[in-house]
Amino acid sequence: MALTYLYADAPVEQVVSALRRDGAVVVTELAGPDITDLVAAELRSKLDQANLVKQSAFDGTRTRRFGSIMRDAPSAAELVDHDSVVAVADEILLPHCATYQVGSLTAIEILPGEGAQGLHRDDSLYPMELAGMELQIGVMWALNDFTSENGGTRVVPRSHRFIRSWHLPDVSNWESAIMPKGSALFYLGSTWHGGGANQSEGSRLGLINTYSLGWLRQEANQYLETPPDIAAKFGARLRALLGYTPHGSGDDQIGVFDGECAGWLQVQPEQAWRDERGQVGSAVDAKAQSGD
Ligand SMILES: O=C(O)CCC(=O)C(=O)O
Repeated sequence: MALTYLYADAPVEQVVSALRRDGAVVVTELAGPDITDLVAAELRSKLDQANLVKQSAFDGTRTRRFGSIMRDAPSAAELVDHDSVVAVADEILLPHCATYQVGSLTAIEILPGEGAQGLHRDDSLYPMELAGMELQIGVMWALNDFTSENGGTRVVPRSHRFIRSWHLPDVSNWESAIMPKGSALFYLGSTWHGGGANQSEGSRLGLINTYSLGWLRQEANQYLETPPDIAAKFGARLRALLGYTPHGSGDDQIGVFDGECAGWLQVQPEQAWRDERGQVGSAVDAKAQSGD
């Protein structure tokens, strides 16, 4: 089963439909070269620090990674909070939560000579599996061209249909996401995927952002990665995505905070989500207010 490639102007419904059907979809050139080059340049000085290769079976021995994206590459706000990403995440996640959040933000540079990462599903972090409920989605942004030679992400289309993590699909059917700079690979938390081997002479640079249901613990601690003084520089929707908002309404909120910064930094769901989400957010809040 081949991975579907859509162009940036594809309607959100088409992207969501391919994502639901195949567990993954590539949207080519979703971001322009100006923003991808800017983000790549901001990431560069941190990436060139010697200690970013983690040396583990999962993280590889020739792969640089780090998660302090909003601190070191503030222009990445445009990708993390991209309207199309939010529109797709709304469809997949909002049926199961009032608000969702960033799970992790990670720059990944696969250097020449790195082997293929083991195929895995990201949602195995959470010890629960409920049929039909995706716990998270991932978006891999290509910050340079992804090829099958330089480590383009390997994806197993339709592998998300194996509901339990111990039901192994035939992962030999993986495909490389071959996509030009600025493209985004969307994949469900239950879809098998992994970094590719880099047999080229250049590095492969991606920014992988995950979004998870708002009542789950975030994979990477975003309050430490993006502390209040940094978060304050970003808009309300991005602050909410980073976790600076409670989940739910009324007496059913989690993640509440009464501290001093609540008034200026914490985002009320109705501001950040209802306004920007139109009907979906309003329906969720209206239902909560009516007490049904
Ligand atoms: O680098 C990639 O293409 C994928 C990385 C990945 O899936 C991971 O580190 O969990």
